[in-house]
Amino acid sequence: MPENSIDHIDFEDLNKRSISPHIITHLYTADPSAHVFDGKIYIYPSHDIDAGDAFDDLGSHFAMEDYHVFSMEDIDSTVKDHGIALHVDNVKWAEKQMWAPDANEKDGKYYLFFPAKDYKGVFRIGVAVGENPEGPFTPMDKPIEGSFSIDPAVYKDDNGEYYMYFGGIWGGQLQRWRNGVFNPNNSTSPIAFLPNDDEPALLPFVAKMSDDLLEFAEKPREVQILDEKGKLLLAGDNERRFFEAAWVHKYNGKYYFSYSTGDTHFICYAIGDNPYGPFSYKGKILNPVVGWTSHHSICEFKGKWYLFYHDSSLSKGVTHLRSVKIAEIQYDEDGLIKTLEPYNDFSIL
Ligand code: FUB
Repeated sequence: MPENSIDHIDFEDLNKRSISPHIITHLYTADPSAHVFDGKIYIYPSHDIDAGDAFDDLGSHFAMEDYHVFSMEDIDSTVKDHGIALHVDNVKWAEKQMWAPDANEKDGKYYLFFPAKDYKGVFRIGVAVGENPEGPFTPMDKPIEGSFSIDPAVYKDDNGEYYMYFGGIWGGQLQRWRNGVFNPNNSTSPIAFLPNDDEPALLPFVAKMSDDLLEFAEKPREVQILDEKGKLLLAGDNERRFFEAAWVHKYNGKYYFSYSTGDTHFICYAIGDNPYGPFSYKGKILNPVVGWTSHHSICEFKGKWYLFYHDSSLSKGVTHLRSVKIAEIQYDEDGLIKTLEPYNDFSIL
């Protein structure tokens, strides 16, 4: 996971060119999952810290320990920090690395979904329950049965069914589950166990949630992402294939599956007709930001659509110290999303 070259960047100038300001500056925050609850925007991000762990290709430097929840009365109002909503010390099964979370509401209760490494070093996905959108959340004693990898995103469909999308390659360990069981080989290469470039890329997973949102209601299935010929994207198609950061939203009756391409730093999307897919690749939503990771959510508020994302410009390019931003997205008459360039007159490509 080489860091993007940042030596040439004048960060004061870059921040002036950014299409959106940092909305949270007293903490480092990343991977923002945004939802509207009770007419307010709630943001569930990762809380980035510098725990001193060395940078490596498996993301050991992303050593987050807790989650804060943030809310906004309006899209341009100040952001309220509601404080610690869940800490790893209170999660019996989790040892470390509280990575990108999501949340959702059902019947007046709020559910925080989060990945973390268990005491065997395996990423699992847990659930914590609260009475309010801002938490605090009480975690279940065990992770979701049959869960693995990272970056849960829980989408509520119009018929009241909830689906969890998840998965991430490299540090997210998806490639270690190719046979349905965890491959404990101690290789530290991020590309060990991945398909060859001319083979189909690894796919994210989706599972319908149980009525109480605490378990999967079915065995997770792969989410197919197809090219213009209806073929699965290939592992060597690094600018389009899935890496991590799954998100689903619905626009004009179609399901939009968006995700990060990781090592090529794009946020891309594909469109399908039902929550399970298949999804046909359509294009890029966000070009690369400063920092290695790119991770987002998409949320409608007062009739406009917004991309919640992050970059590392507040920390002057430190990969694991990121900050959340918001930008409006636009659809054309065919429902295609216009690609956002994160900085005016400046590209890190
Ligand atoms: O924040 C830690 C990890 O970095 C997330 O889980 C990934 O999506 C990437 O943003």
